[in-house]
Amino acid sequence: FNWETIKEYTDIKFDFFEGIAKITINRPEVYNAFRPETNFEMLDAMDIARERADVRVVVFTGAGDKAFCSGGDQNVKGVGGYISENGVPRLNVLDLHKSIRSLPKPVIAMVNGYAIGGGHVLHVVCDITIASDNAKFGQTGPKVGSFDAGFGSSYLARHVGQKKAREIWFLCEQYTAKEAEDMGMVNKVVSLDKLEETTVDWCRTMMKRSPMALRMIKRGLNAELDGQRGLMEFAGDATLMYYLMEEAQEGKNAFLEKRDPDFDKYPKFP
Ligand code: 2NE
Repeated sequence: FNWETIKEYTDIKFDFFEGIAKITINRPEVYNAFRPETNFEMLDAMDIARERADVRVVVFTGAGDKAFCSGGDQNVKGVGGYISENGVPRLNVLDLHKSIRSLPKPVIAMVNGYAIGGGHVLHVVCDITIASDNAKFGQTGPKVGSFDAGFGSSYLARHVGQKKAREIWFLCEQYTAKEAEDMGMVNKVVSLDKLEETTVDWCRTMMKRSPMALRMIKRGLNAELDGQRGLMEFAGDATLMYYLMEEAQEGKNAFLEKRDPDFDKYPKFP
């Protein structure tokens, strides 16, 4: 595939091909563990993906054939969080999770190796996971002094059920791609050499579907778990659709023309 660079970064690669924006964590020497700067870069890329109308789907992956992402970089873990270059401790990967949930476009995890710790949470938060058969999945938090009781637990439980989610977190074992698929947290497993091709195929199929329909389905599925914030995003898109209707234009036009609005002329549906 002829990927073109969208923007140059230090810790990630950000490429575009036929409507697909691909974010690759590019720190293979630490199995694509993230530091605060990695998350700042991914957040910036997500903003670009949101704004660019020609981006229809976002794919996350890791550089090399060993790891998708091994979670927070233990070399920079300090007191209060992962220490950024200015000395401030952070857990800014949570901002990335929010941005993935919020993006009104499908987000695919293309898991090419270990998805461990915060790397496991990253695939959990994505809308779809396609994995290579060498991929390994698991949480390590309670082994290494961390946990994610947010999407990394609650959304995981929606995928695999409460008992399995507790097993994954309480035992910190690793699971094969096939086991992860059987549990319901992976959509498809393919050989590593077919991973990108399969992911692009899935993206192409999604890009043939109605973007607004996919957007509303994502909002609805999120809202079920995300409480008031999920409802707010669902409602925001309902407002967007209302603004596309003549009825909403009539309200604004009447105000600007200093007259009463005439809403009677619009259809009333049962
Ligand atoms: C991923 C795993 C299982 C791979 O094991 P193995 O034996 O195949 O490789 P190895 O030798 O452990 O790792 C290869 C190189 O990558 C570094 C290692 O230190 C090693 O470097 P060298 O010794 O060759 O120099 N590496 C791997 N993961 C790293 C990491 N996360 N930070 C820094 N360096 C890392 C095995 O490597 C593993 O278990 N890794 C640690 C996974 C982990 O515990 N991640 C953090 C969990 S907490 C978290 O991510 C988190 C959260 O729980 C909540 C919110 C936000 C984040």
